[in-house]
Amino acid sequence: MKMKHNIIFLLSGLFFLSSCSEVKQETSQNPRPNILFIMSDDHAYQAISAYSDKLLKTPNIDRIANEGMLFTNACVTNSICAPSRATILTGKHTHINGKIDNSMPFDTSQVTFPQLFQKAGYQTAMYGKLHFGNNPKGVDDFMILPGQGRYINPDFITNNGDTTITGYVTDIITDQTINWLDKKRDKEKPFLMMYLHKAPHRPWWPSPEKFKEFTKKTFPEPKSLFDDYSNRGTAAKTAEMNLLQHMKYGHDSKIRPATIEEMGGVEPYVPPMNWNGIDGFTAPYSRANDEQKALYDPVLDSINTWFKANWPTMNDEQKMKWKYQRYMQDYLGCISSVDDNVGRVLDYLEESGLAENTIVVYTSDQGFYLGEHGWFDKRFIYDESFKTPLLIRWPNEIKPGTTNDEMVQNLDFAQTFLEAAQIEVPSDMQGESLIPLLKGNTEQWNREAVYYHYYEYPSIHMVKRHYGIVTKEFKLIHFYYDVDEWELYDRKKDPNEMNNVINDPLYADVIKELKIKLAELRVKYKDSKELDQKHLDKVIKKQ
Ligand code: SGN
Ligand code: CA
Repeated sequence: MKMKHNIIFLLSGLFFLSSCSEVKQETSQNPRPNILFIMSDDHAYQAISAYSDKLLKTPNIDRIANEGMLFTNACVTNSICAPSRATILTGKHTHINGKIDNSMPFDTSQVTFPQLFQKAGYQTAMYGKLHFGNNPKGVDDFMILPGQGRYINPDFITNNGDTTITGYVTDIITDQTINWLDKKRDKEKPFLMMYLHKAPHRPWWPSPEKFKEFTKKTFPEPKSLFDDYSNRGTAAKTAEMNLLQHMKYGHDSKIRPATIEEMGGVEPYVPPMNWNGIDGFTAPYSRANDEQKALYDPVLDSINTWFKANWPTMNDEQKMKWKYQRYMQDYLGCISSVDDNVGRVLDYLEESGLAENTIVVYTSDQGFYLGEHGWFDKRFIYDESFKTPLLIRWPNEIKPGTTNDEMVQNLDFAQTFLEAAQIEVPSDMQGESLIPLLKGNTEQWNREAVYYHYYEYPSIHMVKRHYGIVTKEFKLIHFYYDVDEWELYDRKKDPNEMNNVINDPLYADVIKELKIKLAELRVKYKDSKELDQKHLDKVIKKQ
């Protein structure tokens, strides 16, 4: 009897071993997946119809979620451009990678994930907006916009020198990306392509066709457009990103300097904003050639004529509403081009047979306010700028049409891509791979809270320095430097974050517990009071 058992055991052991080696063999024969990382600049999730179709339809971006996974709680660690990019590339919080704000230099001796892909035999490329102050490392081919880049006839820095291309930036970045995929890459190798849009960054210049189309539309207003910031702290009250107060007539709403002059100036905001010696309207407009101007001009004429006739009798409420519509027309017009172009790339993947083994990611460097709290721009830990869109398609691995509500961060991207490509993850990266979530193994995911830290102050838009902890239920924030204020939001009861309950005795226990957890997160991610001070000292020295 004993003997029989042993034999059975031995046989099942052999079977187990052989099935293991089969799995191994299969894995090593599996071609490593390609990665197409698509990122836009300042694309609010509210402006993607897979999240909400109140504002516009984005059928092409939605395809990624329909055929893959939509993350409803994806967020950033520091809601601003270059810091977000540094976090994505290094897999580290900005207080560790040093790019705490847009102006701090990035230490290029750090390891970024494309370098690891390149070393592991991937073909790597980066096309579009990097906004880093230096050229990317670890990419075989690149074509990036200098700084913020331009919408019309943009200049590019490439590994073969500088160039200017006639046309609209979103179309051009896409043409070049498809050209690289089709003609330039080594087809024997898997690829990592970072396809990075400038749109819809301010100042919002849609293509002439979208400008014409979108200025005919009217958009629903958010409930908090006329927020008076009562029940909030000092930071919300002193931020300079209110549509009525801080959005510029020339630079943002496309009122020509000549119109403003004819009207003898307009308030709020006096005649044309000075921007590097050229007003904020003329700087982008003057890049257009005669043919392009002839397309923009009739639409600009009608905006300016209407403004001149109506503005003098408009009250503040009407001005706010008008500014909101002008903002949405241009911002969403820019996004509509992004969506069309994402469609072109997805079609190319299908037609070329690449779709099956390519992970497609769509995200933004952070979220954005579309009039919520009366604001534009980002920076705050409040939801519209803290959250970011995240849609991932990976055929055969992700079940189509799935939604995930875990708190994932841009901090997690590098580790996710490395694991997908079977490349070893450096031990000092601070995120977590999203692969278990993508494969539906949610029990392997146990993150309950995320850490956030914003630094760029004093600076444009004047959003105070703050850090905080966010769970699915609560958000605890500490604003510091020239204030020392805490805020607490009950995310379930008050999803629009209109009511700071930090002084409500009912939340005393929650606050106590969250403060402990926040301190633990600061230790976990190696942030500290000393580091806060060190970063502050650098700014004070610069001033
Ligand atoms: C520019 C914009 C700001 C924006 C910053 C940072 N002004 O200065 O509104 O907050 O960039 O944006 S504009 O003159 O370009 O209109 S970021 O995305 O690069 O962080
Ligand atoms: Ca941005």
